[in-house]
Amino acid sequence: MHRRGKLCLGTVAAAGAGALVFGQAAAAQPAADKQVVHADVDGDGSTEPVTVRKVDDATQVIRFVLPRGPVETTAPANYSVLQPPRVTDVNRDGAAEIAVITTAGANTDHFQLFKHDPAIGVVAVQSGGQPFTFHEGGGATARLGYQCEDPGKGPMLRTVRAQYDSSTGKFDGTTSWWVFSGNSTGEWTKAPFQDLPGDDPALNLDPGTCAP
Ligand SMILES: [Ca+2]
Ligand SMILES: [Ca+2]
Repeated sequence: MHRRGKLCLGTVAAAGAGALVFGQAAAAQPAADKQVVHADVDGDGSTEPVTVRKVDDATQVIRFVLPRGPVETTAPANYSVLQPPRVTDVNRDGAAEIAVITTAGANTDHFQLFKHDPAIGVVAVQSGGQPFTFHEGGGATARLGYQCEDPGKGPMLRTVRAQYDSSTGKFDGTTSWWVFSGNSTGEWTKAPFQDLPGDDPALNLDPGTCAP
């Protein structure tokens, strides 16, 4: 689990709402910074090295070292400390998707998913023509998270985003289920909720469920 303990009360209204506090030390960090994991990105039964390397203050390179040679793509890198990418298989097809942090706020990490496409190389999973982005964290005033599950309609990624309501002491928000097809994903359905206590399982999703 990667979760920051710093609280930023009152500033994180919602992920992506402009309340992010970017790593202020980014400019002073060495440009070269790399993480390596092993994942079966092509689904052939054996793992390949997967590297994520921060190449400048705002850019990272995601590289899959396949037997026929490396393939790579670039992605935003709005963080000060490069975290290991997470190996997932969100659609349970045996080929791994790699969840990479693209932005680390004070309380919330933003992830994108990268997968192997034989005709292209490394692609960011898309949603509505944009890289699909999901979140984890939230601090004291919000909850954001994800897990993988099959609600009887095939494998899906479930996401949650909720806000703390200080008048009730509970959380209000929405859970969405995402279905993957090819290089894209779409929202299969979503369900609003209200007045959930902070320890409700629906607010505390388990990202470990997405492991291959
Ligand atoms: Ca492989
Ligand atoms: Ca997969």
